[in-house]
Amino acid sequence: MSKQKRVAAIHDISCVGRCSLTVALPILSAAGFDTSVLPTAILSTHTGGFEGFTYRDLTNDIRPISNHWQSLNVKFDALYSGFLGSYEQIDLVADFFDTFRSNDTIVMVDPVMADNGVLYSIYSPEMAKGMTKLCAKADIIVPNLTEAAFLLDEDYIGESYSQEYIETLLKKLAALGAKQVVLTGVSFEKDKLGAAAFNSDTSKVSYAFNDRIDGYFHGTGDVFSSTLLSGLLNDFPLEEAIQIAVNYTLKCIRMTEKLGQEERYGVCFEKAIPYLIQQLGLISE
Ligand code: PXL
Repeated sequence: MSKQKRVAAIHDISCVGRCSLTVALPILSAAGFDTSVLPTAILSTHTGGFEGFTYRDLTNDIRPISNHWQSLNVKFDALYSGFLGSYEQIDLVADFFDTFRSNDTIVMVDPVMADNGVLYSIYSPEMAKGMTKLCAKADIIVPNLTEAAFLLDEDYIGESYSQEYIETLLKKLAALGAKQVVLTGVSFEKDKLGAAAFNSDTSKVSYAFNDRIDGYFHGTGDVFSSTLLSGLLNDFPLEEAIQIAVNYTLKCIRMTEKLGQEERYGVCFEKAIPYLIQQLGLISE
């Protein structure tokens, strides 16, 4: 049996409302990986739907934590960043990547900063400029359509666009530096939703879709990215890993509806974990 892979997950802890680390950690663990966490901030709730959240920025902890791990010679098979606690963390996380990456490490950047055409309330537009630098250091980036527009300093186009627009966008995003780009929230038919991808190694564009469920389901971007990384680390090709991530995200949304869960609490991904590990081929059907 091959050695267990280790992931460094760099996201905030939103104490209530499943997203970021409270999603990434259990998904990556269920997928079989030793998951180390580098928290970027601690919030009483996420920022999208609860009033009056607390916010502890952990910028000053990143370097000491990283230095300690370096002194212990900790090795990682994947470095995965998401929601950052401050603009300064962009350079700190870039340095972290330089310190801990080796030839076969997967570096995934989810440039979490915006959705539905707007930046998250705690960020300023300079965050988007800075995030392009971090994306340049990644092997794979996973923006949604809003984040893609901010990264490229373009207007957000909304919900109606052509396949040609998406493919041009993918290539412009790849020109920022990452070899693989996965664009989320893509839809060409009103009842289908999924992701588009560009793989610079093969110059291939691919798509993965499944049913669209109406509504805004918080934290699904983190579910998607964590699942995508779980697929890649389990040696699925990019295109298959994307389809697994689309399918699992939908399953989580369906579970949330079935259980009547309020959307701002995030999706009920826990109850769909058996489905995930079966999709990843970790248990037989
Ligand atoms: O799921 C993205 C996310 C992560 N972390 C925090 C957030 C959000 C989205 O709103 O507020 C703190």
